[in-house]
Amino acid sequence: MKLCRFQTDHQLPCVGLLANDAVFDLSGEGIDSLSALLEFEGLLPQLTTLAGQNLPRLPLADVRLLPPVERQEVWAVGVTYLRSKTARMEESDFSATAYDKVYDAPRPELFFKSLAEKVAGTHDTVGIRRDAKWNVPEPELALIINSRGHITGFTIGNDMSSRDIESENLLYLPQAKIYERSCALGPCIAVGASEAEARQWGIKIEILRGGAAVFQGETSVGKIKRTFGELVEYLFRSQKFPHGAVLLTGTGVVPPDGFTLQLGDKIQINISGIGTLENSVVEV
Ligand code: DO4
Ligand code: MG
Repeated sequence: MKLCRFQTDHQLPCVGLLANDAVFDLSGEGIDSLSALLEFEGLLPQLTTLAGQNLPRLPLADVRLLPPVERQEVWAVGVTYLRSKTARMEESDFSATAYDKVYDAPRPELFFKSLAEKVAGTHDTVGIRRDAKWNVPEPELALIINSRGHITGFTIGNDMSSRDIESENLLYLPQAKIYERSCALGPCIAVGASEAEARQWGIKIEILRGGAAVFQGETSVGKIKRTFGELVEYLFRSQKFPHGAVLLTGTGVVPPDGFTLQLGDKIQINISGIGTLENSVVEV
């Protein structure tokens, strides 16, 4: 079952069920808040019942999909894949020990990524910093977590990063990670998969320039070193999220060192159990 936020011309954001080429509007069922819906115990049976109603059907082509977040803080975890650890150790002598240590340490690297209102949705633009020379997308599975710390679904995240700023000095990490349009989420929230099922999913990324592929990569969610429960437990330690939270789980795909994103590039990230998140690149 896939949940989405969407908008039609001149309308307020709505919540819907996404199925192939259509969105089924849940507004008539009194559902106008995604985060309120995600607080339900037994969300999947609730959605299954709703899907059995005669919901208004809108062709996907007639709606704009919005990022599937409302007021949740968006956080990210880093260096959860061996590929991310080795790439980062190579990019910086200065920080190599830190990356090496955090990969094996009990405490994961957690960092704040975005306010919900700053998140880009599918078909929106994502940004590369004008003061950075080496910019990459990071295709990541994102956990949708309610206020009680329960994982209620999964979406696709792009943790856009400026690797030259990050590699210059680890203390510059917030500037490499948090800037205008640096976080994309979407196109929907997949509800109902267990962690074991999600670990079977593949993550693929393709970057197109002038219509031609300039980078392709793939990995598997199963290569994430830590359990989802462990990541959520650390995020919720000594901290409350009254509106819930989104947690990007780290990247396992790193383009070669000579590669940087350019203005106009198209980024497509596919996760097999969810769908495809598509964004084009602008300078910010
Ligand atoms: O410390 C660097 C960030 C790592 C990261 O974002 C990732 O591994 O995905
Ligand atoms: Mg990342």
